[in-house]
Amino acid sequence: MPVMEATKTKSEQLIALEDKYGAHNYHPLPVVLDRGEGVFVWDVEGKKYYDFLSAYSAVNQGHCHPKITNVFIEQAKKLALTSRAFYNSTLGEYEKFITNYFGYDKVLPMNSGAEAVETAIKMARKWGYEKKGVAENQAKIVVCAGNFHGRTVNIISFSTDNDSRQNFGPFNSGYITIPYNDTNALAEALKDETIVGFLVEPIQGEAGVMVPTEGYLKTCFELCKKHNVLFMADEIQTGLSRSGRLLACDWENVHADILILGKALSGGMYPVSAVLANDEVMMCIKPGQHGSTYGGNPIAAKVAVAALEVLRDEKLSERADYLGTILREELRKIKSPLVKEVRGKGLLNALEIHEHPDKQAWDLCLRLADKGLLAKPTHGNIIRFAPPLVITEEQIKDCARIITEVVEAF
Ligand code: IF1
Repeated sequence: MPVMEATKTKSEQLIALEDKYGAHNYHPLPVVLDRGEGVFVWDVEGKKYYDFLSAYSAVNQGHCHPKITNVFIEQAKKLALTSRAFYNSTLGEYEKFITNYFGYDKVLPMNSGAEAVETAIKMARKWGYEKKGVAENQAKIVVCAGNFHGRTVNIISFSTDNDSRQNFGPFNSGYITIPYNDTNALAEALKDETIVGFLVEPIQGEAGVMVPTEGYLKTCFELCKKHNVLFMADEIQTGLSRSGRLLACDWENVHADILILGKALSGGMYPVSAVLANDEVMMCIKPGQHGSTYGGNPIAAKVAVAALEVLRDEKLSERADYLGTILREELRKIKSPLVKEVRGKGLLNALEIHEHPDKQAWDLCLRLADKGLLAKPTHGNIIRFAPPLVITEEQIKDCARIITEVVEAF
């Protein structure tokens, strides 16, 4: 080993390796994780951290949940992938389970979140042409400014974030952007009869945990019904108990026409996403018109059932609701001129700090990491706080103490 290499820590060596051989499409905090259990992760030097990101809400059930891990291992030993050219012994059970769980006729299984959003868009368009009677190639979907729905070329076609879009064009048409949390804008947009769907995040995650005004979702849903437009909820981040309800739409008793799930649908074990809808929409898709090699594979099917059972058995919605209230209460007591706002729902929260030339969220996150709590800044001045939902009351209070001490000393 060259002399220089030997003086580097394990973490530094591994960071250098990623830096040299991996694409630079991320800018991670300088922490190299090696192991996880429940709310904790350990780095390669053995330092223990509270995980306050939960892999962007994929690990709601906690790292390496024993039930999900066991199901994963057992199925991996038995049958991993068949493709959809054949039936398999796990998919039907999963489909029955998840449709009952969320109250839909049918599910279409995919893998990543972006794929599920693409699927939902295709479904809405197909329904628009075949059921609503929109003229060929005229279908439009209304989306919200500040959205984050994934990274495919089609999805970034309607992103309003410059980094996500710049120099990735040409883009797709067929989208109308309105401001988020603005029902008047939606009412106005829906006057166009070629609109087939309204795609919305019940709480905007990437935008900085933007919680809309109470009643927003309900009003949007009713407007959609009035204009024969599909209400499409991207619950990839907000769903699966994160917001303190099974779905964030449940806060307003809204049952989306198209429900999009991902992330925690596997508890972080495997890429599993799904789109749920009733027959009127789902049956517009016929054999050969959509799919994916891995979608609905045996491991995914088993893992998703286990992940959903954990949410229910461990009452994680109730837990997120209760502990989220405590966390926000504690964070609102922080005495620092730096704090602009604490907001969120359940355990999807954000601390926004005032813009400051040399006190940035990034540096705050470095100090938090130093004290054993991992969180990631977004948009320069917002820090997301989203621990696994299996966290205990004692632990959340301990975390609030760490955050308070770091922010007040900053
Ligand atoms: C990354 C953010 C979170 C999502 C919603 C679809 C997808 C996502 C509402 C796509 C993905 C991610 C991906 C992650 C960062 C992240 C994120 F900061 F970008 F906004 F969670 F807050 N719909 N969200 O939040 O799902 O294809 O990634 O499985 O590294 O880009 P995917």
